[in-house]
Amino acid sequence: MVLPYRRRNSATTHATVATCIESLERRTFLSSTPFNGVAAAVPGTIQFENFDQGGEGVAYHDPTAANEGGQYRGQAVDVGTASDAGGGYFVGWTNPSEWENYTVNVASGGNYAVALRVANGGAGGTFHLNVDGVNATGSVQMPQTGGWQNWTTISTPNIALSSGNHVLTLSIDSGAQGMGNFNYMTLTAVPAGTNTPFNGTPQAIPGTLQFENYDNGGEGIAYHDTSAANEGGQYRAGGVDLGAASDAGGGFFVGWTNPGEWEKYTVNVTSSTTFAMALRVANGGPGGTFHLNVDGNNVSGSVNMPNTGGWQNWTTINLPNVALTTGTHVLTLSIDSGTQGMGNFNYLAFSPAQVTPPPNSTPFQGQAQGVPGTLEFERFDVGGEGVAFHDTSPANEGGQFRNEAVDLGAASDAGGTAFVGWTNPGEWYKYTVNVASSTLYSLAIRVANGGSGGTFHINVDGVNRTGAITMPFTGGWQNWTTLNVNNVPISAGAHVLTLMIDSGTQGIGNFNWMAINDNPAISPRTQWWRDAKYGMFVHWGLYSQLAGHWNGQTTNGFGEWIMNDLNIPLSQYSTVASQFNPTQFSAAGWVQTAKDAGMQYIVLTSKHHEGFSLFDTSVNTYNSVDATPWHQDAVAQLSAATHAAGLHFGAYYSILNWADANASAGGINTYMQTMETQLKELIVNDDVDILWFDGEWPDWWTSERGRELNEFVRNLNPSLIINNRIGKRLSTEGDYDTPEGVIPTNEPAGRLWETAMTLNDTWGYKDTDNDWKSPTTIIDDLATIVSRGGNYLLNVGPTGAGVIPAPAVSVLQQVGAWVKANAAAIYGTTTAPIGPQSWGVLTRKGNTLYAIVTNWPTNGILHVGVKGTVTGTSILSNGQSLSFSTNSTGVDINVPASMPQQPATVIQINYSGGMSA
Ligand code: FHN
Repeated sequence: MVLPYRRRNSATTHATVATCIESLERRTFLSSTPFNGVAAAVPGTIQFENFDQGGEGVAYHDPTAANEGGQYRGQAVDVGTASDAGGGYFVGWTNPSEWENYTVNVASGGNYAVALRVANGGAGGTFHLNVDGVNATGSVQMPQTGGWQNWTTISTPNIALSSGNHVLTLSIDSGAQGMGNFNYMTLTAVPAGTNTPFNGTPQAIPGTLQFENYDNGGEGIAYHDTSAANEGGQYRAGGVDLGAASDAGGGFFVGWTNPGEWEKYTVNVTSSTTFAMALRVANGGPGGTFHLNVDGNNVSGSVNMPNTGGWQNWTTINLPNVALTTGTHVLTLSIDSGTQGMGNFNYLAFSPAQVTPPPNSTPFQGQAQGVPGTLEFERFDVGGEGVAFHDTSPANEGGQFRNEAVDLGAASDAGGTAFVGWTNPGEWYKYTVNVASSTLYSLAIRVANGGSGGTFHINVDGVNRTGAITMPFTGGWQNWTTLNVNNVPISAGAHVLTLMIDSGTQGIGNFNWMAINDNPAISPRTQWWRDAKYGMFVHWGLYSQLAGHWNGQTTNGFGEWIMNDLNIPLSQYSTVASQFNPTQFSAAGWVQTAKDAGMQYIVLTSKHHEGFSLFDTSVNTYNSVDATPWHQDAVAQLSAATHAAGLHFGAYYSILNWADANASAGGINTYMQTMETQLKELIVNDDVDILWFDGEWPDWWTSERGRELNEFVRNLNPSLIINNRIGKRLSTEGDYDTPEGVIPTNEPAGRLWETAMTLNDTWGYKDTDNDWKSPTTIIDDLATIVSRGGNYLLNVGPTGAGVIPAPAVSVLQQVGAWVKANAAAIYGTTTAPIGPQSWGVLTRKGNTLYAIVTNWPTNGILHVGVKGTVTGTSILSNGQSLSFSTNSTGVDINVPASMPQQPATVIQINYSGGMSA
């Protein structure tokens, strides 16, 4: 190296002294030495003005002899005063071929991120850093910062440094005279295995990510390239093969791409949204496939590299939109398959997607599936490939049920219908559901699998709510079994459930249906019913007109069974309709009777076993609107009046039907249609809150039929409260059990139940039946039922004229008076810590206990065996406070000598801090 420098330095005195010392050193080592004799510490910050000692050609090269900035040092390197934060100096007036050495001492070996503080008011240029004379960064672009003192931080690719002393050299490669000012550089240890943004700044999104700007961090960290060298030799050191792109806008491309290679890009999303991704590629070979990950999640799926007719024949591929959230993410380009050099990647442009929000899928047949209820997998949403489903094969391989790409086969499972099959990883199917209430749901998924299976999961509104579920081998593609997943949180309202096939072989399994059930005992959906406790049952129909008599005969059975019990042919029985003209019927009057009785809901026989409907039905004319001189819809009127009074309304509906021949083993499929039509009329036209099924005992009626009917009605209104006679009266069917005429003592724990009782000995009106229960009996039964956690449905049988028999009204009014005076002990209560006592029963509401005393203590002391801190006792109906004393067995309450209120007096006992048996 010619040393023109020396001659240049002899000009200045100060400079002369320093130069002499330095030239002395150089002459000896011909290598530069640390400024101030101390190697700059790494990690740390190196001030560019602190270039090594040793002078021109040894410690630096600066073609201009003078220090054009005249600052700080007496060497030729041009040093100016920096007006950057922290002040200090900068190396400026930098020209191509200039360089400065910096001796550093590296504390520990590893990768170091390099951040440079630069300013540039001109056209800029390129530079690089050497480590011990070897280019460690590749060419780095000097940005235009808008001024010679407009400081910004840029970073170079990470450099690898071993511990000990090294010489870093800043080398100016190209650009105009004065391509930029250099203030300082900071070297920060990069924890092993961390990729950091090229140039120190994550790629902004929306924006265009240049593939050549892959992250710093090196092989295995920021990229994997099968060839160590940068085969294109462009732009950067490092192993990624970069070529110069002759595409519009020039720049560079990642090329020579081989399967298994990948590059990482740290990006910064300025605001969450969906982005369209336009990828710029060129390929002169057979291509291959690749995909993009964001934070490790595959966001593009497998993408084919098209043959564009040449390695610089650039084309744009539009990838699927991707939803990205605000903040920093790492995007990875991964080459999956193809020959050596499967294509060149120039850039990836992210722009807010003009998302015409993907046409949301819509419910099949316009009917969201009800939850709780049963979702049939073949009833996936409408909207087609990519919107309502994704199926890897364009045809419906099973050819059943629908003309969409989803593969549907005929299920030989109970209930038949179709199943989704031929299910492959990556496939998904959407189902719009209408959820009754926010609670935890249990999923019962009906599947069959004759192969090696796989895994799948269920999303709710795109969020995985089940985790991976393994498809078991069931022994055959039609060997159906049920998988259970519990405690899936779903909130009330409309949602989209998605069945996602995750892994496994081709055809991981078949999917028939999925029952989605809440726990009626705790679900918000049943809260009103559980609080109501006491309702009016109304048996009314043509039998009411007969009042128990037919052609001089009087039935001994229930009034409503007269057709059956007296073997009245339908042809004759149906003529009663022409006499049915309840001119004294008043819906509001009935409702008032119920309210006065303290009843909170009304259940009317919309159609009893006789098959005559008390509503305007389209399935036949054997109804109160078409077949009677009255021509009125009793269900509609009573439902409206009940709701108007703030009570809930239910429709009793008999499956048994003596007037329809299809209500039989032979006609069941037709009869199912008939029932579904009528139930839809009741749900849609009459806004029923409860469906009270009955007559489920014929053999031709099965639990499977009940499951289908449940699915049908819940799709219409998932909030319905349905009794267990929708199936075969099992404790696993419907929302609650229906003991009849008895008060059970052995209901399964956590199972809702309701006792239905006659007020006399018949459900339907019989003018001969005056065996009315007493108010005392009713109050006793009500207290007993509520104390055991049940509901009480007490029946009235109005006459053919539409009048509730006066004795019934009288009993109800007397009961109602008692209930009104003791309402707190009935509505909204739960069971108490102890069972029935010699003196009566108990109910509870939080920290309050209600002792419903029917057998008054003769010793003036009522002992209640519930322990806890009692804060007060009183007579509920009149508020009279009572003295008490507590002891280890409970509380002794001093009560008046005689029972204040007949037939039962409620003692309210207030506890604080809980109570126990
Ligand atoms: O047969 C019916 C009867 O007529 C009445 O309707 C009762 C009410 O629960 N249920 C059936 C008997 O279990």
